[in-house]
Amino acid sequence: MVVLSQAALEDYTLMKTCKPTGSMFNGIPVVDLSDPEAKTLVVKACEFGVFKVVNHGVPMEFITKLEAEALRFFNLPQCEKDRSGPPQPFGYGNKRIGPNGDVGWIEYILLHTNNLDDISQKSFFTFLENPEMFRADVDHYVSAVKKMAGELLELIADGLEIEPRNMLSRLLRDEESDSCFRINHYPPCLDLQTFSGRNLIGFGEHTDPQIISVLRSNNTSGLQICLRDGTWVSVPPDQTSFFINVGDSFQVMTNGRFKSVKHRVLAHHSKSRLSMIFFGGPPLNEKIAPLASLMAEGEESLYKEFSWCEYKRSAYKSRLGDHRLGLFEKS
Ligand code: GA4
Repeated sequence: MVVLSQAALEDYTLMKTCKPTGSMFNGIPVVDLSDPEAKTLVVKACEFGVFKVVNHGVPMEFITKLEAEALRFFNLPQCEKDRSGPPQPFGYGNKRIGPNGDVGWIEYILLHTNNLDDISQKSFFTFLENPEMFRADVDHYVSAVKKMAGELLELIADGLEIEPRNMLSRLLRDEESDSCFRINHYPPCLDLQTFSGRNLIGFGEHTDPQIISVLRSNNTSGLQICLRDGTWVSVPPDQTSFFINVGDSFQVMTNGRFKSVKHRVLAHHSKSRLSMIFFGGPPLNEKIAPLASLMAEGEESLYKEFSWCEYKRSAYKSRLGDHRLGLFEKS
């Protein structure tokens, strides 16, 4: 029997659980970036909403280096890490996700990628023993992943016959792009008995608000996606590949053709999970609306007009599991 400290018990009582659902799903589309057919495959994959990218060209050394740095930080005593938070919204966070009461069995580092000097992440960087090294490792990793995301968006533009082909990628490459980066650490949940056979939620169900999210995790399972019929299935981990999520903004830009799929992460009973996610967002003033060239004759937008800034503001007023696009759907 595992005896829990009072503190751990108190932590657990805040947490959400779910029914042990989620058989391993083998239907995640795979896009091989070296495949001559990639532009067609990637469009089909975006219609599904979640897919895996192989032959991505991101150097493994950037991944392992940053992962090791992050683990070194997460392995510090809790009281020390607490001194580097709380996130506002950037910086180090523990169990609390966002500003509106969501919690999960998780600790994380959330950073703005185009503004590493952002005041809200300052206390995190000043806390680090070697902030320059951490910054450099984040920078190498994020630059490589952003490059890959840009290539992916150009392939998508080719597949959709959007011109010029940098119409989408420029949104991420823009100096003002409002992208962020998150390193999530899900400690193992040693005491499954506490939950009467239910699973402990690491990161509750949600869709990503941005255009595209690029996730890499270690070899621990936990990520689940919600299929169209409402069933939750587990995504087999693959530490050598990247998983892509279409974000709400991309769903709108394609007038619902691409799908922003609900996903969540469950805690593992014995292994810790570490994931690193780049959320590619447009500049704040960018209008988010269906691309004219994708609209059939007479087709109307399913959404009211809004800017990324408006969508983001509304997202930060919502709870994690809310259907955020609902407010912007035309009735
Ligand atoms: C979900 C996707 C990204 O992790 C994130 C999250 C953000 C946060 O953790 O600060 C949000 C969440 C996410 C959507 C609704 C709001 C904002 C927490 C929350 C309750 C960084 C993002 O961009 O949106």
